[in-house]
Amino acid sequence: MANSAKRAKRTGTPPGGRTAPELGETAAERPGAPSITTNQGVVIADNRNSLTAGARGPTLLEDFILREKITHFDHERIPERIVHARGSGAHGYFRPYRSWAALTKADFLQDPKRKTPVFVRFSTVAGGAGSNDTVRDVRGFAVKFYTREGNYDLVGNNIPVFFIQDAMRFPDLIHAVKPEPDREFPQGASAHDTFWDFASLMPESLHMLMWAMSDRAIPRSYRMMEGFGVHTFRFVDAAGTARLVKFHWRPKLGSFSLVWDEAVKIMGADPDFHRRDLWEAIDRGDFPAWEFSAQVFDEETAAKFDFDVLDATKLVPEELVPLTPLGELVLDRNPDNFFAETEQVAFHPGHLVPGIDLTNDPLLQGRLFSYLDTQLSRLGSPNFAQIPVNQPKCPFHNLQRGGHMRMSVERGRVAYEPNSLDRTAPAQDPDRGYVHHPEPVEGPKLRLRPESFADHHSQARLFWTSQTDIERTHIVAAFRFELSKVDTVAVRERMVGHLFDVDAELGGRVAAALGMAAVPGRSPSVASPPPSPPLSIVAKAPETLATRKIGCLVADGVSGTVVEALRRAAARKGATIAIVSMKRSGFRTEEGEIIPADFFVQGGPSVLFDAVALLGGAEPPADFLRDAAARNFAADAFAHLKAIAVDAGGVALLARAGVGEADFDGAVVTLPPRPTPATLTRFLTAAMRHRMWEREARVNAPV
Ligand code: HDE
Repeated sequence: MANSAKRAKRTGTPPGGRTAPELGETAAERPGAPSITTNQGVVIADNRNSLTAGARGPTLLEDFILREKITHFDHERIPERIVHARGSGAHGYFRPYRSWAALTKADFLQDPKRKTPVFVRFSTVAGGAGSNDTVRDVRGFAVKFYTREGNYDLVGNNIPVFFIQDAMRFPDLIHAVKPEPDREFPQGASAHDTFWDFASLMPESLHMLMWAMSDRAIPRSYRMMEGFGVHTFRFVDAAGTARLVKFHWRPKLGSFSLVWDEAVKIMGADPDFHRRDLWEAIDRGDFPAWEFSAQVFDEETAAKFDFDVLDATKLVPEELVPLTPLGELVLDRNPDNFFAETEQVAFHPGHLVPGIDLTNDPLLQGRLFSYLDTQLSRLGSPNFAQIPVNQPKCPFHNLQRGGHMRMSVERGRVAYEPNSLDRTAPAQDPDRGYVHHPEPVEGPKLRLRPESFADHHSQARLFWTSQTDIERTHIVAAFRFELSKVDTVAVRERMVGHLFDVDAELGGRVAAALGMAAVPGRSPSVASPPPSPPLSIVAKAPETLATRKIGCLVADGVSGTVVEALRRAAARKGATIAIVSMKRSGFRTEEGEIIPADFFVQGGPSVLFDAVALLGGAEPPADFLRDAAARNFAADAFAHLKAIAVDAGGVALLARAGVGEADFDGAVVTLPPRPTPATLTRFLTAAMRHRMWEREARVNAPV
């Protein structure tokens, strides 16, 4: 048979038919692969051509295969989350360090030998599902524990406080930060008039704004950020004793952030930077881990604080209540399917298990309504709990029936309780069931903010005074950037006025940075609490290269031995190197070998790496020194305060990028043609510091 006739037979087109030669095999040619079928299980012979009357004729309505395929495609999308639309998830487990029976009866906190499966979703808040990962924003940190007593969701953020105190204000807050409704921009950005207009009219947001303008809002990686339950919850033990509790997640890798200019450039270089980072780390077996801790205290202790623990704009300083490390969370498996798992997972602060209870925090109380409600429009049915990622992994049965897309098939006549007809039907269980903490409640019905929620400045100031100079400068620079995007002068001024109320130095520096002629001369009347060092991430940053990436920009003619030595030395510190070359295929070593590249220079700018090596060889080729992408690679690495290893060609490239040898500091390490272990160690030790903060004052104008 001629080739075209063979193909025609395979695909169902007439010999000499209209299809171009097709690639791809049939099921018969792929042993073990299943035949493709319709949703009804009918095997499809031709998945490429619709059914037509004649080779060039109209498509037939009777083509049930085409119609099924296209109809399903037309309905592939579901509404994205109103907030936290962009996210990434992973599976893993939680294991307590020991039994915490003295604090809570929660089953998953009883036995250090037992792992509880979890699904975790990290997210940004403001942007749509297709927005950038490295925007300045709060990050969601939502954990679903599939415990033996039902699902427990801890739906937190990477910042321990929130913008508002009462759920009533949430729709306004979100409408203010989302793209402005007449123009639908900016996407995933708080730097615009409506957000700052709202914020400047809401002094209760000041504490959270301090965090949001800090480097916490531009994390280096989801794997390197803290998480918080935000609200005050309750632990209840088997005797019924309740204690107040604040939850914390601390990353085992330490907390690290990007620098702002880098975050901005990553948005172009790799909009999926955080998603890819999480996926790749889990894929290569670098399982991210966090320590789960709690601040546990009683009502009497809480009554002595000079803030209200029901106010979600306040944190409990660790100096008042230290952290008790409870156990560890490890993420060790990527989802099999993003939509089925990460998109369809439904978190809810009201998914509680015995031993964990709520408080009257008015923000939390509003959330208890919202999360169930939102799933009805997002997932389309009250049966969302039957989607595999949402299903408990313990037995569950009740008398709820029907609804769109019901998956379970309940048997029998009885779907009510009490009943006398079916002794096997589910029945209530006062011995094992969830019992709410019997908190006494009384009072008149009113819409009134408690007096104890009134101080909006002390903890904003606590955050400011607890930061290192480096972090304070970044906060000022962030306010400058954000407010510089606000066109309405009165909004800028109102906001800067509030910053004066937080701290005169902060207000003065932001006013000066914005070039405000008349600065509101207010001075803060708030007390100055003693600094709380754990609030700074620079102060507590560990020196490590674990799981980090070093980008090696390499020209043709560089010695392969040098690259290999660097690779081995980096691996000993737990880091990997990526080869960035002038050609995607790789570079030709001095020894004549081709070493494959991971990136073409334009696709692998230095913003994607934690440290870099610039290797041009003894006589760097002209295109290496001329290329704008190569020069930007070098200039950005220096400006973003990274450790840089250079050979002679690297020194020449830095010079072309405007960084002369006089600018070199301890973190620019010159490698001799045959680098000794000591020189490589010097470079890697500098890289372990994450950023060369001393360099910052030399590359950025003061703020
Ligand atoms: Fe949320 N929030 N939120 N939120 N939130 C949602 O629920 C809401 C708040 C948080 O990865 C929505 O399923 C209200 C605080 C995370 O799927 C929605 C209020 C904190 C996620 C909703 C808050 C959060 C959400 C959107 C004020 C930190 C993503 C889709 C009363 C403690 C979960 C959805 C995921 C998602 C409402 C405030 C964290 C609309 C009304 C405070 C991490 O129900």
